[in-house]
Amino acid sequence: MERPSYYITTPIYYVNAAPHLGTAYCTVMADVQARFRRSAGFDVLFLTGLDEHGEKVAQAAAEHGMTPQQWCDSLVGDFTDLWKRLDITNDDFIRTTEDRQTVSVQHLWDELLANGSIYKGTYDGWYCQPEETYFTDTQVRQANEQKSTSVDVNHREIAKAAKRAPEDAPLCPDCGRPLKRVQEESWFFKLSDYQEPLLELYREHPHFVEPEIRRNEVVSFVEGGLKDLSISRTSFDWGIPLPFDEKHVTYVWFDALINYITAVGYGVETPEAKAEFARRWPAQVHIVGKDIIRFHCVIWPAMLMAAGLEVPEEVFAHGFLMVKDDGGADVKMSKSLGNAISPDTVCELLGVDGFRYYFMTDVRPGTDSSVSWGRMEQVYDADLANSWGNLCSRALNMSAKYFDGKTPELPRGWAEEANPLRAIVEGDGREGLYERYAAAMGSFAYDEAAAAVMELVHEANHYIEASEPWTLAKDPARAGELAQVIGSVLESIRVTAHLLMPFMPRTSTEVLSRLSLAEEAETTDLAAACAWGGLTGGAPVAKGAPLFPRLAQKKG
Ligand code: ME8
Repeated sequence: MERPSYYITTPIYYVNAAPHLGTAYCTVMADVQARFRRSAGFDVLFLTGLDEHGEKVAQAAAEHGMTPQQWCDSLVGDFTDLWKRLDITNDDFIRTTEDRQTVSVQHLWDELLANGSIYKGTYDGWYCQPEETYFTDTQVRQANEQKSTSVDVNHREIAKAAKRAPEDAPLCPDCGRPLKRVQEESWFFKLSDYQEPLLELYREHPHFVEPEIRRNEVVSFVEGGLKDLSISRTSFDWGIPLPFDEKHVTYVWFDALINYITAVGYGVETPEAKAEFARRWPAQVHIVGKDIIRFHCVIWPAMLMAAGLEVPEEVFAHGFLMVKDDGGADVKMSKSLGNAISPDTVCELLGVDGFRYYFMTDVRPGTDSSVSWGRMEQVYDADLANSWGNLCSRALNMSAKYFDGKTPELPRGWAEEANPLRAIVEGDGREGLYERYAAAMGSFAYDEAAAAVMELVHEANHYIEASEPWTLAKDPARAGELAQVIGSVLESIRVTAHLLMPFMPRTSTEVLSRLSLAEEAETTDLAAACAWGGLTGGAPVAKGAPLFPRLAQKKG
């Protein structure tokens, strides 16, 4: 049977600086979902990449004395190497300077020209270069009347220091940084035609924008009315030229969004490319930060509708990682604000798996979260070192001690015997652990999924205490009971390793291989792999080194 396609994407990141914690956060979130879906039998295509055009990238290049292309080439490795270090399993990596993107963007231009979705005019309004976003006079006036001053001062200082903005420039309604006045000939996309079709989309497909708070934001934005969108620039040339008007280059967002269809063959007229497009499009989910939902939930579906293409099934918008500014207020961590923390710094403390586990399970995707070293250490100690790591080390040690370094020879019918661990895995009156976990994972409630798994880990630690294997081991008449206890704990460890695999692939692979079950790590039937009773008796068990060394030891 053909496996269902699951196409998942991250934003393509600007190449204006090296990647930071926020960028990594989004990419790991997508990786966790991609890994989960692969193990649940989907044919996954996981795409990430770089947004290399636009004024912001051109400016960063100029500041470093390079051409834009040289600048992008010099930074690509910072992204791809980081993704390798963080065990990201993207299947494709797209750069908007690749030929395939030019082919696809120009194809869309031709389609939109042919069907009357675009026209030529003059743009006269405001532009936020750090956000690469246009604003009308009204939007700017309203936002500047309402804005609180503390954030503005912060951004204005940064902008002044960078000598980018005149003293009296109005501030960006989104990020608070100074705007530029832009007046130039431009091609426009008839976005104003899509107010009703978009509202209908949000009504008919309530999961198109997740979580709900973002859907409400998008709906009220669209209800407020849509203006046609300027989609080409003439005042600089770092972009994809229009096929029919070479003086113009494509507005960076109009270019960037198209990457999602480029990667699955849009614009290529071969039968193979068409088949791939039909199989992969529409995407199941675009994961984005909440800063870019208007582009993904308003402009992008309108562009697709204009081109006669289907819209993606879902856009999931996560929240921001925040850091404290000098005044103690939480501000977004960002490349352009220069307050970014490197993911490697966190990995040095927690290890790659600890990093992935902490950010995916302690921060609810969808909400903002202040980055706190104290909290990272707390979660690492409580969940990983003291619970999951400790459980593995106790159970593996007892297998070494009582069963000669093997899993116990399991008594007949051991898996049918009632015990609190089997009850958690099988549900015992409520949904089974896999079902609860899969429902939470599928809706990006990673914190809930991990909490469900941690119940099993905690219960297994209690079960060891309560059944006292060290006492059972002293009485040869109770050998069957001892085998039952250690077997059930090892079985819980096996199931836990599977369920934590998307978050901590290194540790889970290691645990399965210590149980002589390395081949299970590649399962594509997670539900079956998590069914109680999969452990085989008499298999060699390796004690190994502690999975999560204590932080104090590591730091020392
Ligand atoms: O917007 N916390 O690129 P970008 C959490 N090129 N996530 C964060 C974050 C933070 N503090 N800072 C950034 C662009 N992100 C466009 C995208 S897509 C067709 C084009 C993450 O480099 C978050 O996912 O500014 C955000 O949406 C993304 O990085 C923006 O990356």
